[in-house]
Amino acid sequence: MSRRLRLLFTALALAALLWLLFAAAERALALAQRFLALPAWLQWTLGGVLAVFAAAALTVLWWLLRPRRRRRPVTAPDRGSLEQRIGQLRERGADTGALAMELGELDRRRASARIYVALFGEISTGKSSLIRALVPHAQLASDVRGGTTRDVAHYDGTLPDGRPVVLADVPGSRESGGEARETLAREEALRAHAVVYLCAGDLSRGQVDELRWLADFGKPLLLVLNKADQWSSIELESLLNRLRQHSRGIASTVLAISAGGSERYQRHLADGSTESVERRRQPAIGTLLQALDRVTAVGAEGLEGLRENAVLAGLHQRTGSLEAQTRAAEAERIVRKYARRAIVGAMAAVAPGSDLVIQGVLATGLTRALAELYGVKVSDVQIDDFVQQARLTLRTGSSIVLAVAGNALKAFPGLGTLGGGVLHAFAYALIFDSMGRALAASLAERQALDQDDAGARLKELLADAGSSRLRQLATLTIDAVRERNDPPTGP
Ligand SMILES: Nc1nc2c(ncn2[C@@H]2O[C@H](COP(=O)(O)OP(=O)(O)OP(=O)(O)O)[C@@H](O)[C@H]2O)c(=O)[nH]1
Ligand SMILES: [Mg+2]
Repeated sequence: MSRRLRLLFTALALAALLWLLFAAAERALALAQRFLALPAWLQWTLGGVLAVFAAAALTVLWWLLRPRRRRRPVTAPDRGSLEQRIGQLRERGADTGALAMELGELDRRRASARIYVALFGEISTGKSSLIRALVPHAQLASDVRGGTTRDVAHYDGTLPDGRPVVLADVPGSRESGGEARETLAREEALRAHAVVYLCAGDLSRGQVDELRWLADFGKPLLLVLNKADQWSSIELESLLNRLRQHSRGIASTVLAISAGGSERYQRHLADGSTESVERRRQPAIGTLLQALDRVTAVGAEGLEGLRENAVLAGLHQRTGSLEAQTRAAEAERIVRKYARRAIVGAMAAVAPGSDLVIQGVLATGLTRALAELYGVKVSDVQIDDFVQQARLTLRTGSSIVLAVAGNALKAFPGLGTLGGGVLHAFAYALIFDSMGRALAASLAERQALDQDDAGARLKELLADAGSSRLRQLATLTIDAVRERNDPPTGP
């Protein structure tokens, strides 16, 4: 667009705006005149209504723009109830070793009365270099391979005021494929009294999320910009300002350091050859030491409550996922058991329609067993309703089920050799497997028998002809039918 045209448009827009303003002013004046001409009682009523509207609008505006309050630390369940849940898991055969060890470590650290500080941050932000600077004589553990920390290691250091401190070097977070190591790092951060979060530049979205996660536990959190030597003082100041903005209400302190680290360079020798030399950069970590002194001034005992809360919150989450895993495995066993019974029932049905009776009883049993596993109370009426609804779904979807079963018969030749009735039996295996999986997933997510949700999942699963699932069901059918035709003889 040419400059003239743009000017013309701007002038037109301005004229339109002016005209609108005049019109609005004129309208306002007319309204004011009419308002003044009203009787006094109507003036007061209208004025009152307008005032209420204005107050409501101001309240909404304030609510939208109000400064956000600091979030309260994550609350953890009490230790007794956690121990009870872990005990129940152990009784159900789950591997609870790691959870028990975490509780043991919680007690061990409390008894040691020492201050624990964990370094945390993305890979290569300089955590191990900072350990070297804080504990110059530390022998960095042999698990540091190729410069990347693979495991958690502890070092004994001293704070400027002479108090001993245990520093934890942890693997860097957000490394692709390093999820297991990141979990190690996060668990160690929870076990510490204070966390130093290292970064080497402005924070990415992921880093801010990580910081928030740490801050939610309410422990002292220091956001430390490392490699300060790489920036000019003006750049450093603006970086620190940005970090302060990003971490407002999250980090206790924001500061910059140089952990040092080392660099390689080529040295030219007198004979014309070159050699590669490693040189340590001079660390500058005074501000961090002072900040550590300050945030840990209340001592290990003073920070123990928050530390314990963080460890228990982490344990709560880990116990929860082990519970879900154990339950899912148990649900799978139940579903298999009922699918197998359904196969046998289908083969055994002699009178027409008698299979429906058998399968109805089995469907009720499956629903009850799964509801009990997920601790969901269901009435007989609810179960009947669900089974009824599943039947309807199956009636309308029977052609899909038969098509999937027919394809399976072709894909798994072992099935075909079993003779007549096997298509029917396999179809029931598919139905019960789908119904069980749909119910288990719905119960786990909703903690209730939600017919609509379970029904929708059932429809989806009935049409899911995933080959590994069908192979499993084919094997199940072959085994069940063979066993029925040829029962194993006792010893
Ligand atoms: N310029 C500069 N480089 C540094 C500084 N601190 C560390 N480095 C360099 O940063 C790189 C990574 O340092 P590490 O200490 O191994 O980093 P890390 O966070 O332990 O890395 P991971 O264990 O992989 O997570 C090394 O090349 C260090 O020399 C610093 O203060 N300034
Ligand atoms: Mg490291």
